[in-house]
Amino acid sequence: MTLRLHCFGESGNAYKAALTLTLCGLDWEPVFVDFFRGASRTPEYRDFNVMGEAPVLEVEGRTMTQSGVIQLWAAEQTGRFLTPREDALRWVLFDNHKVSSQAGALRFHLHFLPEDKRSPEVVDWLTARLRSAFQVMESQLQRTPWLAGADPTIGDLACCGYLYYPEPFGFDRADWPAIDAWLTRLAALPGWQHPYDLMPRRAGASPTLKPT
Ligand SMILES: N[C@@H](CCC(=O)N[C@@H](CS)C(=O)NCC(=O)O)C(=O)O
Repeated sequence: MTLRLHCFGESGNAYKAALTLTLCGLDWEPVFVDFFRGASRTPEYRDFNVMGEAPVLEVEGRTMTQSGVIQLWAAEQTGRFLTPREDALRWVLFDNHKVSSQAGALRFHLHFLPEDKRSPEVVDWLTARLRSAFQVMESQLQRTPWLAGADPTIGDLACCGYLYYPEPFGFDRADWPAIDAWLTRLAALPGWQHPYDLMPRRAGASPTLKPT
């Protein structure tokens, strides 16, 4: 089975898919999406994925989009990271709505958007929303070692999507001791890799994207 993941290193959403495929022991190859040069906004890309997003997984001619769907597919294929199923999915959905959506937007705003397009109000709003999502994770991780209970699931592999990146976006591991310990546990899972080691990036200067 040939698995091709359309992704780029800076994408925490793609990282969730790449990390899950890797930890599930599936062989996959990356296809670089030149996001910062507008590759995902071309008509061809929209034909490929009507949502215009990365990641996209190609499985023998079929395409699959949304990191949570790719994660679920990989977990079901291999019988890994899906117990208990409802709790695992509950944390994937929580991530997609409350964690990665906000973390991705805030990090993008602070690092990849040209400075003259940035807004302090947007930063404050996203920061407050993200902190309340971190508080939810911190509370759960004070009770159980993994978000869904005793074992790691795709819920953990979703919620960590943006949390290993070096660009600061208001997340300091020292502020969240239970999250900090959990990130250390996750990084100790056999096969774990940092997003910038797992997925391709464009070499050179830090990219910025002009909003269209
Ligand atoms: N819910 C989606 C989010 C995917 C997403 O937003 N990906 C970003 C890159 S991190 C993207 O491709 N955005 C396209 C755009 O903003 O034009 C998922 O989890 O796959």
